[in-house]
Amino acid sequence: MAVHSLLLLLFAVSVLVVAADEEPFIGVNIGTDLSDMPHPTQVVALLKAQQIRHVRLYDADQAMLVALAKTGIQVVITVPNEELLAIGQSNSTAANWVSHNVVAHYPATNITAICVGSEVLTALPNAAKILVNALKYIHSALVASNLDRQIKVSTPLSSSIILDSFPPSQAFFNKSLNSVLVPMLDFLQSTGSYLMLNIYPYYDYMQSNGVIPLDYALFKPLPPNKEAVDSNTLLHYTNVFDAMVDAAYFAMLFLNYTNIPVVVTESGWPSKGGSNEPDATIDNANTYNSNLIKHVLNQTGTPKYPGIAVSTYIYELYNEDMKPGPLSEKNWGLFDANGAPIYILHLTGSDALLANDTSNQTFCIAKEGADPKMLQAALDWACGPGKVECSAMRQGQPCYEPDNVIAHSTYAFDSYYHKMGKTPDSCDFNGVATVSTTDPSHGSCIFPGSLGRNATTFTNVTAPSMNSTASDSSSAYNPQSSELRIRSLLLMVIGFLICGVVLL
Ligand SMILES: *[C@@H]1O[C@H](CO)[C@@H](O)[C@H](O)[C@H]1NC(C)=O
Ligand SMILES: *[C@@H]1O[C@H](CO)[C@@H](O)[C@H](O)[C@H]1NC(C)=O
Ligand SMILES: *[C@@H]1O[C@H](CO)[C@@H](O)[C@H](O)[C@H]1NC(C)=O
Ligand SMILES: *[C@@H]1O[C@H](CO)[C@@H](O)[C@H](O)[C@H]1NC(C)=O
Ligand SMILES: *[C@@H]1O[C@H](CO)[C@@H](O)[C@H](O)[C@H]1NC(C)=O
Ligand SMILES: *[C@@H]1O[C@H](CO)[C@@H](O)[C@H](O)[C@H]1NC(C)=O
Ligand SMILES: *[C@@H]1O[C@H](CO)[C@@H](O)[C@H](O)[C@H]1NC(C)=O
Ligand SMILES: *[C@@H]1O[C@H](CO)[C@@H](O)[C@H](O)[C@H]1NC(C)=O
Ligand SMILES: *[C@@H]1O[C@H](CO)[C@@H](O)[C@H](O)[C@H]1NC(C)=O
Ligand SMILES: CC(=O)N[C@H]1CO[C@H](CO)[C@@H](O)[C@@H]1O
Repeated sequence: MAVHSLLLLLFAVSVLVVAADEEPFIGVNIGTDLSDMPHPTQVVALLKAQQIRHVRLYDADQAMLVALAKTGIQVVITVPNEELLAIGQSNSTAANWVSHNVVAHYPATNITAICVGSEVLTALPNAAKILVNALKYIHSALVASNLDRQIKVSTPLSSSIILDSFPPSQAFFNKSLNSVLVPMLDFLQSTGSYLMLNIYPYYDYMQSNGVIPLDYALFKPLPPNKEAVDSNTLLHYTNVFDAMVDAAYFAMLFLNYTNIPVVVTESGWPSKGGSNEPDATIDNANTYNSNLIKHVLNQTGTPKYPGIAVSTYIYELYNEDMKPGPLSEKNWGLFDANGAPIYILHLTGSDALLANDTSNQTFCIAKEGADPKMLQAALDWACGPGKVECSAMRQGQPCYEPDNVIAHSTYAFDSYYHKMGKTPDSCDFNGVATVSTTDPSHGSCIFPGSLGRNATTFTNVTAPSMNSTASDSSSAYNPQSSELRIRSLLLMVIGFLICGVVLL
């Protein structure tokens, strides 16, 4: 009886959940711990070529915010943990932060949310007591600028603060954090914001010592006797990701919060690891991220809330070669610093997000040693009758320098070639043009077809440069959390056992 009424309560509450009017989306995190971080304009070129419409930054880098202006890309910015204490202790520091990093860029740059810190409760526990103040101060600064409806305020949490995460219906937040979490959830609820959660099935799998099947972590189909069933709700779980998201919903429900949606601020899989990380492989990374994208965009929702969007930011855009820690830490990216894909995601559909197979990029350039007069004639033709958009080569525009006929005709030839769908005969120009696989882009002059590859020919651009020290993506690697996870994994074992019983 008791179990039945619990079930009824759980299902009754499910109905109350957040409105599902939002389309789910996939975004990408942009960590910048690279020895040769591409220029912001090249980052944006890659985002555009891959149809990425949502990004999260680990700071509020001014050059990135400028480059993202008027692109239609929705941007989540972050108050870095290093700045959190000051902001949580001073309303006016928070107001200055918002004025400098938000008001100065909005609406040209479509900032949609502010992450106040990054995994603060686990990464910076001594800032826990000021976290809610920091959220409130940032929010009141947005209110003062009349931007609080457009821009949400939240703080990404490590999923390790959710204990006993399987079965999800028994999950709860680490109770010693309740003094922070309760006012935080009050804040999220009253401001219409969302719970930001970082979910890493890779670590759950790694730390489970074989309890979690790899296929369950990778969203691969499982034989029915391996499916995990929550004995309280009888919901079937076919992957770790859904189980973690539902664990978060149940942990909130345990504290009586029923209408705060979850957004997954980080999830991914490393494509390479050290000898003790045998499952950090290209195949697994590709399988995880491809399945994750399909799962999120298909509006499947989770077993608890089918059809409710769980928008997710993939960790991450670039491999970050400067990241400390195990080899896998440097290999979470979808692309290398040249914008070349680490692997081609198993996604079909020519216009799909991240599905653009750009491994064979070609450009049309001026032939070496071509007669300058013929180049000039071809340039004049391209910018005239050829109807190429040549304004980028005007004085003061990004492709003015170097101001010579070779550089300018290359830009015009490449524009024409891409405009004509890269047919071989569109790269001829009476024999002075030729197809090349080297991207002629330089500095902020991005050629048509470029993904920001080969950023080697930087001229000294005037745009402010990316300050690499100001960026620090929250580390996906979190050794402290392993103990917590083992605990919830033990319960997961029980879950699997129960599952067997249920199916019998
Ligand atoms: C930002 O993006 C959202 C979603 O597409 C859109 O509704 C909103 O109008 C955009 N805001 C600005 C300032 O462009
Ligand atoms: C913080 O500043 C905002 C205006 O920016 C103001 O509305 C709010 O009352 C202040 N809060 C505190 C606690 O001082
Ligand atoms: C949640 O609500 C129930 C019913 O109103 C109440 O009994 C319980 O104490 C509440 N739990 C918390 C953590 O506030
Ligand atoms: C989306 O989900 C529906 C129903 O769950 C399924 O039939 C369909 O094949 C899925 N589509 C993709 C692209 O995965
Ligand atoms: C890319 O080029 C290689 C080698 O020329 C070729 O085998 C491959 O099919 C090409 N891929 C695409 C998508 O065109
Ligand atoms: C793929 O990227 C290239 C280079 O930016 C672009 O020209 C092309 O339109 C993209 N294709 C799709 C289907 O998005
Ligand atoms: C760029 O600027 C730096 C210092 O401002 C200068 O030393 C360097 O030579 C410049 N590089 C180029 C390629 O102009
Ligand atoms: C980058 O940040 C560091 C530390 O905040 C600062 O000392 C340095 O001046 C900054 N460099 C630039 C180019 O902004
Ligand atoms: C709960 O959080 C506290 C404070 O961060 C930590 O010391 C403790 O180890 C956590 N408890 C569990 C069971 O993980
Ligand atoms: C694709 C491409 O053009 N790659 C080149 C980028 O630049 C490096 C170094 O200059 C070359 O070695 C690559 O071939």
